[in-house]
Amino acid sequence: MSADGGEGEKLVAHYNLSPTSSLKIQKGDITCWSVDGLSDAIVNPANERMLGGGGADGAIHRAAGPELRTACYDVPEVRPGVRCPTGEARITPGFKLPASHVIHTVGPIYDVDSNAPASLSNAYRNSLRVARENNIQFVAFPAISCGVFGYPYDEAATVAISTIKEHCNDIKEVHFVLFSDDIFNVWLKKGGRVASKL
Ligand code: AR6
Repeated sequence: MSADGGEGEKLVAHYNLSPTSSLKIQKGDITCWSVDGLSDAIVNPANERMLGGGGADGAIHRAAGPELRTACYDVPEVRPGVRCPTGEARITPGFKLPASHVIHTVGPIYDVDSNAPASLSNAYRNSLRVARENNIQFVAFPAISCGVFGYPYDEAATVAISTIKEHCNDIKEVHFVLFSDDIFNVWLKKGGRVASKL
């Protein structure tokens, strides 16, 4: 692992997850993130309806412009009002975002989901699978379920980083772009532990 002030002024921690994949943890706004604008995607912590909302979802829709909502609307419903069930993932273009794609996923509502760790792990795993199926090399995640959906940061970081370590194959770089100091610090601590097990 190394942490430096690279990539502009941002502190970025780098970890090797496998011979072909690395993990980067940084603070920032996911709506500004891009690596090459061709084979990159940001992950949107959406809800099952997939037509926008608050938190990162709202920020992503505002930055992408109204075409994103139209593209989401066109995603077929699997049952009335549900385009993306909890733990699954769907992909759309990024429109006005710097990243070329948005992968929409739905994390668990912590107090409601009786198997929140499995649902959260599925959200990360299926987002990585959709990325791979679309030849995406660079993926950026926020802390799924850690806002409106109320997942405790420490428990979420364990699930997030261990799932990514297990399922990152064929993806060059997985990034976490984290909005607040407290979440960033929890992720850094957890990243160090997972990386040290390599
Ligand atoms: N960049 C990076 N992270 C962000 C940004 C941003 N621009 N904005 C917020 N975050 P949340 P959830 C962080 O609530 O808990 C929505 O209404 C935020 O600080 O966005 O999965 C959806 O429509 C937190 O750490 O997602 C759903 O209904 C993390 O992103 C519901 O909220 C996730 O917080 C999903 O809730």
